[in-house]
Amino acid sequence: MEIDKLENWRRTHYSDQIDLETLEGKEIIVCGWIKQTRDLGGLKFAILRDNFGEVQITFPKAKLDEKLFDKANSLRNEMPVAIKGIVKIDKRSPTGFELIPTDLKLLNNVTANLPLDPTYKVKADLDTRLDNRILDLRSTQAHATFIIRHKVTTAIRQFFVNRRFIEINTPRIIATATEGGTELFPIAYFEKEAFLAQSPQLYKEQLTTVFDKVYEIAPIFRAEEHSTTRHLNELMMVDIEMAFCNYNDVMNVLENLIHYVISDVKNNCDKELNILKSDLQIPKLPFKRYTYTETLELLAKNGYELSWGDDIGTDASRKLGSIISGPYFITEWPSEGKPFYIQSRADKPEISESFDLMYGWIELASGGTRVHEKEILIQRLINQGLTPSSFDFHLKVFDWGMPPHAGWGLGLARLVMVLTGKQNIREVVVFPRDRTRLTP
Ligand code: AMO
Repeated sequence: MEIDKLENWRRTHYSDQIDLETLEGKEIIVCGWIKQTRDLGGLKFAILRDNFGEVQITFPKAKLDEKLFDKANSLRNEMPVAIKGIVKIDKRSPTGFELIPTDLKLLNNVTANLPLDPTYKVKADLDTRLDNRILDLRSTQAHATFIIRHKVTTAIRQFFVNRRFIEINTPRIIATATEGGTELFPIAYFEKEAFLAQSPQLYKEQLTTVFDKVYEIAPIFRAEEHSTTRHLNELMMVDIEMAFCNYNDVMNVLENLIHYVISDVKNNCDKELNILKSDLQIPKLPFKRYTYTETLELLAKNGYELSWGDDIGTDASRKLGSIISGPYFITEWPSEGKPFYIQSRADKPEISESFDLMYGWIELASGGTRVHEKEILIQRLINQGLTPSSFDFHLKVFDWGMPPHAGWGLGLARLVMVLTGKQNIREVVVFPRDRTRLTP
């Protein structure tokens, strides 16, 4: 097959911009990939897919130039093409119209046997889909998932901009751990020891002293060995930090954000939610808040015993998810087990001013009030077996006007998981990185 040059051909319309009232009988150019073809002898059909939908292309032998009709024989699934044609209303077409070509450019070849069928008519397991991710992403279902993910990040940014937060970008190459030393990826950084960032924690706290309210949406890296349906080794984290407030204030921000994002997706992603057969419900505000102690009591009432101080592990979380649906907070976790930067309650030091946001059984976010007094922070570092001098660059800022502050981190992929109803986090990350997957 001869490959055509694009030359001066440019798309005039995306598939969802073809307004039949103004365009019927007019010539337009559409560009995209062939989703499928059908040959009825004297009549050939092709479905062209672009980012916003599909166009049916109809080739009637009787009405077309012979060369053009024959050229349609070379169309293959997933071939990139540009088609010039006349818009014709036709109720039999799934979109209510068809394009009768006047010219066609075949812009590249496609291998005869694709490793994956993006129409999912031939089913593939998740590993095969991820191995051939670019083809997989062209499926209606995966595509819809990532349009929702795009909407989620856009809505998150809008929410923060509306509330006068400042967007920050903190380093991805760091010198010290914040979330526990075992989860760090070491990297070669000239003659120094360095790691990939596991959280913007220290930097976002410092930046409250300048910008008051900050947020960041950025990748973080965690060298967690386990392989689960909700953990990855590289993930996008949404982080905030706010000056002059405590954990209750940032929980309010978080529940309002989740409400805003879900409403936005519900109101603007009808098509995608339908494709994913999601019956997403807008949650009621405020979200339920259970203290850690109340959560243990709730679990005990339902036959799941934990001792005070125990972590609420996967099994217990699943139990909780069977009792409580949608989003809710678990607050005031035991201080022990919380990172050094989390503040304890003044009246009950064994309890921390912290919270997790849950959605069913899945933890979406965690946060709390921070320690803002230097001496207490140094003591916390020592108690956790960390070396305060490694944190000098951070601790010195506490002498320069560190306000009381609080914040949280939200796993973006986990949020998208619950919004799209996907059961595996790999489904909602374009190129996931897990214990065994480093390509594509
Ligand atoms: P934490 O470590 O709890 O808190 O992380 C916050 C949220 O990030 C998500 N998350 C993950 N998602 C997928 N794979 C992983 N390996 C993974 N690890 C974490 C979860 C989790 O709730 N600095 C604090 C936040 C803060 O206090 O501001 C922190 O990183 O949804």
